[in-house]
Amino acid sequence: MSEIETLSAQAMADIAAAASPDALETLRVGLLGKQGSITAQLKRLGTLPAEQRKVEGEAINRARDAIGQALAERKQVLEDAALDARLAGEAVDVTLAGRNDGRGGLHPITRTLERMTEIFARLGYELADGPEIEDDWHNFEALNFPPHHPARAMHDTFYFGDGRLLRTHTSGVQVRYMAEHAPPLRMIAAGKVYRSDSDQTHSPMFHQVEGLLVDEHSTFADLKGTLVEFVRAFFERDFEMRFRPSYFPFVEPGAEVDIAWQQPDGSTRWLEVLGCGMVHPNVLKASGIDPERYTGFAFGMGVERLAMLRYGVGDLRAFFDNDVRFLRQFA
Ligand code: 2U9
Repeated sequence: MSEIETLSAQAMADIAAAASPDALETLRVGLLGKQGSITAQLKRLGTLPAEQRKVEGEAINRARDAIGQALAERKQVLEDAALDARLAGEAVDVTLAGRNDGRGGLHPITRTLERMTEIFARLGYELADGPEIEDDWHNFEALNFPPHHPARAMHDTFYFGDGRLLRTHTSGVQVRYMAEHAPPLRMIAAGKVYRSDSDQTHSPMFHQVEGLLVDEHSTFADLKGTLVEFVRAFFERDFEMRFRPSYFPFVEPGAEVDIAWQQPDGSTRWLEVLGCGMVHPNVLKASGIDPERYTGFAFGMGVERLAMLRYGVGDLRAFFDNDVRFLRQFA
């Protein structure tokens, strides 16, 4: 075998065995670089007689081309392998279950509030909104609380000291609604209310849903039918219900509504769930509605109270502690 053939065969074997692009580059420099063995062969040609130079020159050029091609092919193989290895290392199995699905849920009070407004929406009541910071007129005066009347003391009001206050009920929303809509009207107000009161069943902030209907011939019987239907839809059960006379300045007559609640021991107990009544003529008059022509009924209920009954929660404060172990049960 000629020197160039030996050199070439060794080079091919080394290239095939090269395990990395770096090793391959070292080989390339050793063969085809300025000081490379193939380059040395080419340099040697100048010292040869013309005939021999032609023959050996062709052989060296063939060897150089073959080595160059082998280097390029091996380089491609090594690069492909490196890419495959990297992709295999980075592979993500998108079918695996997530480590933490972290799904949130609506707060039980939000869910209860939405449930209540949906039931009234089915009965044709439009949802209306209003400010939580109110003035004396919308929270008291227009609702037949005369100035210095003892009924104001029933609401432990947070005052700002400049005439403004935190609404103690959502009723100001109804007052505004009547100023903007002529009867017949049917609406509900829902949202946060504030009273300076705190224990196992009272929170300084709680939520109310209040409803109002004004029409020419609305009666207490319509009110009863509406509330019986609401209670049935809300609890998905039929209850014996009683309407017990009660006083609220904005209604006359006024009533509180109890349902016959089945106790775990089998006995029944009357539980108050809401208040209601026929809108007081003074309240209609204050909003520019003629009480000789129109009558109306109204009702109000505490969202936390209904949520406690529906979900069997014993302490109102659980809704405000935001302990995720409690909240998760509603997700
Ligand atoms: C207007 C006219 C009448 C709303 C009413 C009640 C009776 C009532 C309480 C239930 C539990 C408040 O959340 S609670 O503490 N509410 O008993 N609310 S009638 O009557 C209105 C409201 C607005 C213009």
